[in-house]
Amino acid sequence: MRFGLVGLPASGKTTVFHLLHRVKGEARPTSAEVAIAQIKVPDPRLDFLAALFKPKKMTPVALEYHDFHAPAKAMPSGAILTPQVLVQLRTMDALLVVIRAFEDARVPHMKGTVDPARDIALIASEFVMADLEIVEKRIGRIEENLKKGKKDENPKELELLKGCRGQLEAGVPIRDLSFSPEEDRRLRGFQLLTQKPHLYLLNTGETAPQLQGPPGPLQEACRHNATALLALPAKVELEMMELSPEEAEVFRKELGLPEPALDRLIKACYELLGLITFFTVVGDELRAWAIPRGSTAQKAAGTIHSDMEKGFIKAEVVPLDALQASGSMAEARRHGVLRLEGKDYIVQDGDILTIRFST
Ligand SMILES: Nc1nc2c(ncn2[C@@H]2O[C@H](COP(=O)(O)OP(=O)(O)OP(=O)(O)O)[C@@H](O)[C@H]2O)c(=O)[nH]1
Ligand SMILES: [Mg+2]
Repeated sequence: MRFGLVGLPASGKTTVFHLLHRVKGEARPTSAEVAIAQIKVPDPRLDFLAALFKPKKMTPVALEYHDFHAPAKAMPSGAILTPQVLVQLRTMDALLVVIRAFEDARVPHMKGTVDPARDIALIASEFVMADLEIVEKRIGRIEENLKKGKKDENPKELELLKGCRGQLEAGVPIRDLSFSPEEDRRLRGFQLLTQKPHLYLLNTGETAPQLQGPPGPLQEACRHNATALLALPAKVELEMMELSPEEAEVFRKELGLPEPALDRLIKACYELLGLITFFTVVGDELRAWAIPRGSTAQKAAGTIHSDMEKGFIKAEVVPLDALQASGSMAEARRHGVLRLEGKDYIVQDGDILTIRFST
C-alpha cells in the first residue's frame, strides 16, 4: 500500500516523513523526485507464529510512504500543487494530507496565517480542479470521436463522466458518490485524486488542539467518505526520539498523547483503507499480508501471486485464536479447526491461509 504525503509548502511533510523513516523505516533508493520509507507494521501475532513455526524468515506487512521533492509553490495559475506532484500522487493508494496547525514565526505560512480548515479546503479544491481537467479531457476526446462518426464503444462512459463532471463542478469529491462496481472500476482507471482515501494529518506543534467535543470547521472540512483526521505533533514526536523510552513515555503523558506517533499513524492508515491482516507460512517464510476487509480467499491469493489467484482451488484456513487455543497446527487439525474453504470465503483478520492452486 502506497501513501503519498502532500500539503502546502512548509506544512511539515518532510518532518512527518523523517518521523516515519527514523523510527522503524528502511531506506529505499531515493531518486531526485521522491524519498520512500517502507514501514514494517509491528504485530505481536507474528511473534506468536514465529515461536510456533520457527521460520527462517519473517516478513511483516510494509506500508510505503512517499515524500515528493518537487516543491509545492504558488504558480502563475494560482495553483499550489505542481503538475509533477499531481502526477505522482495519482499512482498512490491513499493520500496523507499534512495540514499545518503549529504556530512558529520563524516558519512563514504562504497565506500569512495558520488556518487548518482553510488549508484543507485549499488542497481539496486543487484536487477537484485536477480531476476536473482529466474528466473534461476524456469527455472532449469521446465527443470528438463521436463527431467524426466513430462508434461509441462505451456509451455508459460518457454518461458516467458527465455525471462526475457535474459533481466536481459543485465541489463534490468523487469518493462521496456511489457507483456500481463496474463504474467504480472504470473510474479507477483515471486515478482521480478525489476518489482516493484521504488522511488529514494535523501537524499540531506543541499544543494539541481539541478534536473532541462538538464538530468545528476542521471536522466539517473532513466530512467525506473515506476521510479521516489525525492530530500528530510531528516535530515534537521527532524530538522525542532523542529521549529514552521511559522519558518519552513521561513526556507523552504530559502532552496527553496516548501512543507513539508511528503506532497511531499505522492504525489510522489501516482504518482508512479498511485493512485486515492474514498470514502465510510457506517453506521457511512466515509472512503477514494486508488486504481490504471483505476480500475473498481468491483475492487474498492474488495479493500473494497472480498465478495463485488464477489457479485457485481451495484455501486451508485456521483462525489465529483457534491455533493459539490448540497450541500447534497438528492439534488444530485434530480438533477440526482447520477448514477447507472455497474461492468466495471472506478472509478474516488473523486467518492463517494455505492456498492450494494449480499452475
Ligand atoms: N515549531 C514547529 N516547527 C515545525 C513543526 N513541524 C515542522 N516544523 C518546521 O517547519 C519547517 C518546514 O517543515 P518541513 O517538514 O520541511 O515541511 P514540508 O511540508 O516538507 O516543506 P516543503 O517540502 O518545503 O513544502 C521546518 O523548519 C520544520 O522544522 C512543528 O510542529 N512546530
Ligand atoms: Mg518537504
